[in-house]
Amino acid sequence: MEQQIQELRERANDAIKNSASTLKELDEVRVKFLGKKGELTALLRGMNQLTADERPKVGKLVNEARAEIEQLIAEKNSELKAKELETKLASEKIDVTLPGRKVHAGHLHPLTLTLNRVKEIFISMGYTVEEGPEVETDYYNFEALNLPKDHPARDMQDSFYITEDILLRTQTSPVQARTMQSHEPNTPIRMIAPGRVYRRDDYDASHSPMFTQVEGLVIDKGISFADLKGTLEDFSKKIFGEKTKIRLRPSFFPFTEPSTEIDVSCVMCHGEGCKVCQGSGWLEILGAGMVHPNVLKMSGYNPEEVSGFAFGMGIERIAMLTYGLDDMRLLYDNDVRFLNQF
Ligand code: 2U9
Repeated sequence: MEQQIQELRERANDAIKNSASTLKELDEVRVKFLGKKGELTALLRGMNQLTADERPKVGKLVNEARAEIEQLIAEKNSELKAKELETKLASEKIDVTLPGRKVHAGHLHPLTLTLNRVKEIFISMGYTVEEGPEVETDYYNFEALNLPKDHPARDMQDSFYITEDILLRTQTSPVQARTMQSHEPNTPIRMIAPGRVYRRDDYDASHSPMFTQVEGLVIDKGISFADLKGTLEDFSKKIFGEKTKIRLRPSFFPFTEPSTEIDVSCVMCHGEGCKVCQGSGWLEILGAGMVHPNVLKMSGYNPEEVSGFAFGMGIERIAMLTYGLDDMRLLYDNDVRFLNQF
């Protein structure tokens, strides 16, 4: 028995020192020797075969062996724990000298930036911003705007029809007609209608089948052509710079009478004449006019009581002029090398 205990002590010693290289293995050693079904417990059980005077002696040896093995396991346990911590720390080491990861912040599209500037200018003058559907009825897109049935703008060649009566709007004017009809007749209106419009057109450097418009409408008692001119001169100076001059030329639109085209002094050469203005010193940017009496009547307003002016502009053209772009397609291609420049 004494020999057995001694042999067990040696084997336990060897297992702890040499074969347990992880905490898990060490625990397996503990179970093997000290566990309920372990070798030392088995020895204790065998003690009932000993004589009464042998028992205390052997009992003492077993207890010493247990104490020794427990002590060795505890020592090895802290040694392995320290080693594991070391490995963990080494594997989690971070290189604080590495450059940081760059956060790529997005930004608004140049067309949206331009549209926002136009909106801000009119909002600062007390205008409301109204929106409406891009899929419109023939009535709102043409009829309510004094475009008679045989008007060339209604041609299948010029518009995208969905049915005979429904089409993609060719201008944002239907929003004005809808706004007038939603108001008490003859109540004042001061609004802009920004949004996408669709026309059958070739896609080249200066044409697109879809583009962005801002149209405006002001109706009140006593609104005159002077109000139209003053407002659009003020707008032109705010968007292109205080030195900007405007020039009015007679024109024709079915929904306004009289009608005018408004040119601004060239944003590049300030009137000297250059490539952008093709030597003329002027750029055509706005169409406008006094709202046609038929258009007022059609949406419930009385041309004897109130008058108004309206205007329209293409936002792509304004974006191209403010950012010096020579090809409109740049605004639609979504090439990040281009977009990153804004
Ligand atoms: C109502 C009454 C009148 C809107 C107007 C223009 C003149 C105009 C063009 C500019 C360049 C369109 O983007 S463009 O191709 N627009 O010249 N638009 S007056 O007149 C209205 C609209 C609605 C009820």
